[in-house]
Amino acid sequence: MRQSVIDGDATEAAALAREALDAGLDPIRAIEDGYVSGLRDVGDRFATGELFLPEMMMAARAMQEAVKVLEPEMAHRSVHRHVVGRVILGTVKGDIHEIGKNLVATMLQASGFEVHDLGVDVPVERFATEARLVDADVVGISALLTTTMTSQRAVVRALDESGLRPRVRVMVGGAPVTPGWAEEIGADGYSEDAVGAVALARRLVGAT
Ligand code: B1M
Repeated sequence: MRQSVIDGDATEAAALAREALDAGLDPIRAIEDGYVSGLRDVGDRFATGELFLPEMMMAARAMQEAVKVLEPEMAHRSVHRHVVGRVILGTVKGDIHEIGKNLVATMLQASGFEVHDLGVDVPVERFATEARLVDADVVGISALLTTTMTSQRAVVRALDESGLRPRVRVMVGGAPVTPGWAEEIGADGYSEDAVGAVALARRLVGAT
């Protein structure tokens, strides 16, 4: 799985995902231990100039094809009857990284949350506007670049200024984000992965 992402081979990545399901493997483990580790490797090699943008794009596509195969099983594993809470989710303005955010969305949905995914490159004000519109309990802000994570602070401020907080809770995540950053910008919580994001969201809405 890891190698299929490094090779940017979407066909192989999807085939291996189907094999994993047939073998009864936990889809989250396949993603985290397999595909994501390949993507991290590609990212590291991009940083050192060994690989270039086209390779990173192909790796991302391979990962996305595999996730497409695994997603239904992820959703199927935990079916909830009632809505645990409403979440607004998006990647900040200037940032088009979506793979991690999409995993967080899938896991939240599978765990009973109603998720309103605003997508990528989301303007600061839109988080507050949409949160008001759907009467959200949680706003989740993803950022993958050190240059865009500062927008997380701006979104928190906009939510403060719109009077939605403290009722609406804020969680942040993304590769460069740390618990210290979350605290500094006044977010209510940080999670380093999609499984942790579910536990955090449950805590934020007071679900046991
Ligand atoms: Co980009 N990229 N990229 N990239 N990319 C990184 C982030 C980078 C670290 C690579 C590197 O140099 N080592 C680097 C950022 C450096 C920095 O800022 N310090 C980088 C760069 C520089 C860039 C460009 C600027 C490159 C360029 O154009 N020269 C450009 C920027 C484009 C833009 O956004 N404006 C760019 C573009 C791209 C692609 C389009 C090619 C592609 C994205 C495709 C897509 O998403 N559709 C891409 C990719 C794939 C990566 C890497 C390789 C992988 C990201 C990923 O999907 N990881 C990445 C390297 C890396 O992260 N090591 C890199 C897998 C995913 C499952 O993990 O996203 O971390 P992650 O999500 C996790 C957790 O973070 C957490 O849960 C998720 C699941 O476990 N999480 C949350 C995420 N959001 C959360 C929200 C939460 C809670 C948890 O609550 C709300």
